[in-house]
Amino acid sequence: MRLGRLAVALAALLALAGCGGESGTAEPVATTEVSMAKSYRFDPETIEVAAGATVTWTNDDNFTHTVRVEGQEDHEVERGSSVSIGFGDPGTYEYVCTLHSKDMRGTVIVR
Ligand SMILES: [Cu+2]
Repeated sequence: MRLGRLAVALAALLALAGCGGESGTAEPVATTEVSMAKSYRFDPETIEVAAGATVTWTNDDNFTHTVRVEGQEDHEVERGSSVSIGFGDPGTYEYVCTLHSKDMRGTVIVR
Protein backbone atom coordinates (compact mmCIF):
# COMPACT_ATOMS: atom_id res chain seq x y z
CA MET A 1 0.00 0.00 0.00
CA ARG A 2 2.59 2.53 1.09
CA LEU A 3 4.93 1.60 -1.71
CA GLY A 4 2.12 2.00 -4.21
CA ARG A 5 1.47 5.50 -2.96
CA LEU A 6 5.15 6.36 -3.17
CA ALA A 7 5.24 5.13 -6.75
CA VAL A 8 2.27 7.33 -7.62
CA ALA A 9 3.92 10.35 -5.99
CA LEU A 10 7.16 9.65 -7.86
CA ALA A 11 5.34 9.30 -11.15
CA ALA A 12 3.62 12.64 -10.54
CA LEU A 13 6.96 14.29 -9.79
CA LEU A 14 8.50 12.85 -12.94
CA ALA A 15 5.56 14.06 -15.00
CA LEU A 16 6.03 17.55 -13.56
CA ALA A 17 9.73 17.47 -14.35
CA GLY A 18 8.92 16.37 -17.89
CA CYS A 19 6.79 19.45 -18.41
CA GLY A 20 9.73 21.74 -17.61
CA GLY A 21 10.31 22.50 -21.28
CA GLU A 22 7.00 24.28 -21.66
CA SER A 23 7.23 26.62 -18.71
CA GLY A 24 9.77 27.38 -16.04
CA THR A 25 13.40 26.51 -16.55
CA ALA A 26 13.82 25.31 -20.08
CA GLU A 27 16.64 23.52 -21.83
CA PRO A 28 18.83 26.01 -23.71
CA VAL A 29 18.01 26.38 -27.41
CA ALA A 30 20.80 27.25 -29.84
CA THR A 31 19.43 30.36 -31.56
CA THR A 32 19.95 34.10 -31.79
CA GLU A 33 16.24 34.83 -32.27
CA VAL A 34 13.88 35.26 -29.32
CA SER A 35 10.19 35.97 -29.69
CA MET A 36 8.22 37.97 -27.17
CA ALA A 37 5.35 35.61 -27.68
CA LYS A 38 1.71 35.88 -26.68
CA SER A 39 1.16 36.37 -23.87
CA TYR A 40 3.95 37.71 -21.69
CA ARG A 41 6.57 35.13 -22.64
CA PHE A 42 10.09 34.98 -23.99
CA ASP A 43 10.31 32.07 -26.42
CA PRO A 44 12.64 30.28 -26.13
CA GLU A 45 13.24 31.26 -22.54
CA THR A 46 16.86 30.09 -22.42
CA ILE A 47 19.14 30.35 -25.43
CA GLU A 48 22.74 29.48 -26.13
CA VAL A 49 24.89 31.54 -28.50
CA ALA A 50 28.55 31.83 -29.48
CA ALA A 51 30.67 34.66 -28.07
CA GLY A 52 30.34 37.71 -30.31
CA ALA A 53 26.81 36.83 -31.41
CA THR A 54 24.01 39.37 -31.70
CA VAL A 55 20.67 38.30 -30.25
CA THR A 56 17.46 39.77 -31.64
CA TRP A 57 14.23 39.96 -29.65
CA THR A 58 11.04 40.50 -31.66
CA ASN A 59 7.81 41.54 -30.04
CA ASP A 60 5.06 39.26 -31.39
CA ASP A 61 2.77 40.03 -28.47
CA ASN A 62 0.00 42.63 -28.31
CA PHE A 63 1.73 44.62 -25.58
CA THR A 64 4.89 46.67 -25.25
CA HIS A 65 7.72 44.79 -23.56
CA THR A 66 11.32 45.54 -22.68
CA VAL A 67 14.60 43.67 -22.62
CA ARG A 68 16.99 44.51 -19.84
CA VAL A 69 20.08 42.36 -19.56
CA GLU A 70 21.48 42.47 -16.05
CA GLY A 71 23.85 45.39 -15.63
CA GLN A 72 22.79 46.99 -18.92
CA GLU A 73 20.27 49.57 -20.06
CA ASP A 74 16.59 48.82 -20.58
CA HIS A 75 15.34 48.55 -24.20
CA GLU A 76 11.68 49.20 -24.85
CA VAL A 77 10.23 47.07 -27.66
CA GLU A 78 6.81 48.00 -29.03
CA ARG A 79 4.61 45.37 -30.64
CA GLY A 80 5.96 44.46 -34.07
CA SER A 81 9.39 45.92 -33.27
CA SER A 82 12.64 44.29 -32.34
CA VAL A 83 15.89 45.01 -30.54
CA SER A 84 19.33 43.50 -31.10
CA ILE A 85 21.97 43.17 -28.41
CA GLY A 86 25.53 41.91 -28.88
CA PHE A 87 27.16 39.48 -26.46
CA GLY A 88 30.95 39.61 -26.58
CA ASP A 89 32.07 37.68 -23.55
CA PRO A 90 31.20 34.13 -22.51
CA GLY A 91 28.95 33.88 -19.48
CA THR A 92 25.37 33.47 -18.35
CA TYR A 93 23.25 36.59 -18.75
CA GLU A 94 19.87 36.84 -17.08
CA TYR A 95 17.43 39.32 -18.60
CA VAL A 96 13.98 40.56 -17.80
CA CYS A 97 11.09 42.58 -19.21
CA THR A 98 10.99 45.36 -16.64
CA LEU A 99 7.26 45.94 -17.30
CA HIS A 100 6.36 42.33 -16.47
CA SER A 101 9.28 41.14 -14.39
CA LYS A 102 7.24 38.51 -12.58
CA ASP A 103 6.36 36.62 -15.77
CA MET A 104 8.97 37.57 -18.33
CA ARG A 105 12.48 36.40 -17.56
CA GLY A 106 15.02 34.74 -19.76
CA THR A 107 18.63 33.68 -19.99
CA VAL A 108 21.32 34.02 -22.64
CA ILE A 109 24.19 31.58 -22.27
CA VAL A 110 27.23 32.78 -24.22
CA ARG A 111 29.80 30.06 -24.99
CU1 LIG B 1 6.72 42.52 -20.83
